[in-house]
Amino acid sequence: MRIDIITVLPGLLEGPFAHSILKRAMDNGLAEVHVHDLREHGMGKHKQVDDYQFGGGAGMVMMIEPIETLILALQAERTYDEVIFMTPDGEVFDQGMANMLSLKQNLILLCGHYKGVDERLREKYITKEISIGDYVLSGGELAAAVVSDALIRLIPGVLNNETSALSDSFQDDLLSPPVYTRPAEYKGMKVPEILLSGNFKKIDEWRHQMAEERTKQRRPDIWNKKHETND
Ligand code: 6GU
Repeated sequence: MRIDIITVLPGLLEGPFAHSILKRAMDNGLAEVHVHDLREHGMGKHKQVDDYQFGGGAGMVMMIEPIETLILALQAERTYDEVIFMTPDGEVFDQGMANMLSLKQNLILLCGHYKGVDERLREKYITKEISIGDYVLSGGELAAAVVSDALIRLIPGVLNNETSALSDSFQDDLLSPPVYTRPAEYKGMKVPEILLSGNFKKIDEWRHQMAEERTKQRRPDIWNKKHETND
C-alpha cells in the first residue's frame, strides 16, 4: 500500500511513521507513506496556498491550484483508488471503513486546514471524505495519521501472530477483555484465578464472556447493533 499525504504542515506527520509497528511496516516495504508539502506548490513568491473566502466571513480557504497541481502530478505516476479529503464534515471513520480501505493499493489523503478547501476542488477530485469523530481538530494531519495507522496495521505481514489484528477490539464487534501481566498479586490486588489455571478452553470462555459484558456495559450501541439483526 502506498499513501500520499498532502499537507501544509509536513512536520506534524514526521513522528507517527517513525516508530514501532508503522516504521517496521515501511522498513519491510509493506507500506509507503509519502508526505507532500503543499506550500512547495504555492502561488507566487509567497507560495500562497490559501485566500479570503468569496462572500466574506472569517477564515481562509485552501486554493484549488496548488492542490490540483500536486494531485495531477501524483496521478500522472500511478492510478489512485481514492482521493480522500480529511475533514470534520466527512463520513465518520470506523473499523469497517479501515478494513475496506486497507485493501487498496494507492491512496491520496488531503489534509484540510483553515475554513476548508474550495468546493470546486472537492467536486472535481475528491472521491471520499473522512472525519475521525465528532469534534474539531486544528487540521486534518492528526486525522490522516490516525487513518494511516488503522490501515497499515491491517496489511498482511505488518503484525505478527501475537499482535494479530484479528483479535482487536471492534474486529468482531466486541471490546477486548481485561488483560494482566506479572506479578500475579500486586499490593493485595490479584489476577483472576482462571487466568492462572492453565485451562485454555475455560480461559477462552472467560475472555469471551468478559468481552461481551464489557461491550454491553460500555458500548450498548455496538452491542445492540450486533444483536438486532440476529433476533
Ligand atoms: Cl479529518 N479534520 C479536522 N480538522 N477535524 C476533525 C477531523 C478531520 N475529524 C474529526 N475532527
